[in-house]
Amino acid sequence: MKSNIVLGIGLTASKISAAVPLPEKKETEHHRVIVIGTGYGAAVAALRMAEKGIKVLMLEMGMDWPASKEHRTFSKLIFPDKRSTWLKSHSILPFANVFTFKKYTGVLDRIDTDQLKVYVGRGVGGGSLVNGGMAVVPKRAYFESIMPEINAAEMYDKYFPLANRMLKVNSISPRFFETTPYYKFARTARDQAHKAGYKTVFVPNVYDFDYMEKESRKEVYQSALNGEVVYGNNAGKQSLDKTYLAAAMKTKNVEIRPLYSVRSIHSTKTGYKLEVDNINTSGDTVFSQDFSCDFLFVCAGSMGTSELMVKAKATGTLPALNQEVGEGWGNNGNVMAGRNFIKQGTGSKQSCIPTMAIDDWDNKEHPVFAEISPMPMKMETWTSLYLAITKNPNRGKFSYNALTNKVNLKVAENFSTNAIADVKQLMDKLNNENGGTYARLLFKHGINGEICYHPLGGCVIGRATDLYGRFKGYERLYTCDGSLLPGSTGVNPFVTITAIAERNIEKIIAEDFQNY
Ligand code: FAE
Repeated sequence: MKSNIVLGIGLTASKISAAVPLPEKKETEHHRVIVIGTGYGAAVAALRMAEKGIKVLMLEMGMDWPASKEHRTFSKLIFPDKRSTWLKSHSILPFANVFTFKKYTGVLDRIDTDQLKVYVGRGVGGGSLVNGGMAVVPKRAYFESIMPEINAAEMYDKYFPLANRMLKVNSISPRFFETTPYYKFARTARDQAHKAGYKTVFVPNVYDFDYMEKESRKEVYQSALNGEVVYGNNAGKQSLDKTYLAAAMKTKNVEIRPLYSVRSIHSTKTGYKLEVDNINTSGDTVFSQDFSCDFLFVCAGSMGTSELMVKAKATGTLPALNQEVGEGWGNNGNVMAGRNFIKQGTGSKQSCIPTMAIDDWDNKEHPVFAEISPMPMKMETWTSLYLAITKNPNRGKFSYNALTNKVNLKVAENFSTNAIADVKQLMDKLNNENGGTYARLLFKHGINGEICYHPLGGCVIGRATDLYGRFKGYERLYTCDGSLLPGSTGVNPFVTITAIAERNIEKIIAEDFQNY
């Protein structure tokens, strides 16, 4: 998207060390409101404040990815280039990583911990640039059980519908789904699920399905139907840069600065100070700059917000944060699994956008919501892929290591053992009833509890913050993002993140900005 950008240019690490010992330090800038990040929580907060005439500066460590008429902003899934990956010299997907390239501030990042591989989006739009677009409202009973202090009636009557409207959530037409070769993979998996006695549900998405139908008729540029998803989507997907952030920019009260990476947060007498590095596309610091502000929204995602806040507490720059900061992190029970030798075949043409899930959430012993995922390899693979969400109750914790000056996420060694068993039970039944074997070429044992697409928690609502995302111990310091959710939503999380952010920012604007 077009923004008021100050881009860092051209200094490589070697040039810096040879000629300029330290990057230049620019003068401090003051802003009334700063939002860190440009993902879901950040975009909601920025838009709603801007609509009220409040000026907002957004600092985003990733790049801006403006859509182009030529549809060449992002790289494809097959044969990805440097734009695909955040500062690594090889691709980082859960499997088939044979691609190497020059390090670049690409759009998909993977944070590796001892036990887990956590995927996040980088760039203006955060996770909305790389995710599958599945837009699911959690089952109300489950929502009430995980966030009992939040008024569910208000959420289901007002904020979930608002989030769906703003995000432009829509559904595939059953006629298109049943007839197009691009969803054979989902129909096959559905039929096999039904044969094994499971229920399936259509899952809404932010991908524009009218556009997708035009793609299938070759009337427009093919995006979802031609291998564009986790490395960004060149058309059709209504990511945040086309929804919330576009609306925020229209107010002219929002400025976004890409390639601005926030290093630390400090409380001051009057508000907050941020130490920020402006980086170039090789990840080197071009210049450093301090920013001060009266209101600070830390919306760097579950991983980013937790990292910044845990570091600030441990190093004494925000000493009054409570002990709950860094606690309560979960992976939304994510487990991936694959099945080979699917007799009916899954099709050589596959849409990248998932639209169906096996819904066995009410299973008392092994609750699973398993998204039927595409494997768009442009050839028949006879393989079904699933991204499952389980009720994994285990939680991890972020802690600061003074020796390395790094924040680490720790989970127990057996963190995903029971979640894997839940998914295994589903896969075994699918295999027993339909034939098929575990896809051991994709994952060891055909099933993987290491991969996390849905990091949630670390600054849980009502624990590290009050019930509206205000950090306990401070005034005018907030988070609005996935770090607020208590490690689980039972479905793909961005609609919940958006709806909670809408609820929280409404209250914050009404109460906190009046006399300040
Ligand atoms: P997020 O969108 O992660 O945005 C945080 C932003 O902050 C990012 O742009 C960061 O670059 C930026 N940032 C971080 N640290 C700093 C710093 N120090 N300084 C400046 N900027 C910083 O946060 N969810 C669904 O509901 N449906 C799906 O189909 C789905 N599929 C997914 C597929 C993949 C491959 C991945 C990775 C995720 C998927 N998700 C899906 C998860 C979803 O994208 C995620 O929950 C949200 O993006 C989280 O939103 P937040 O606002 O918390």
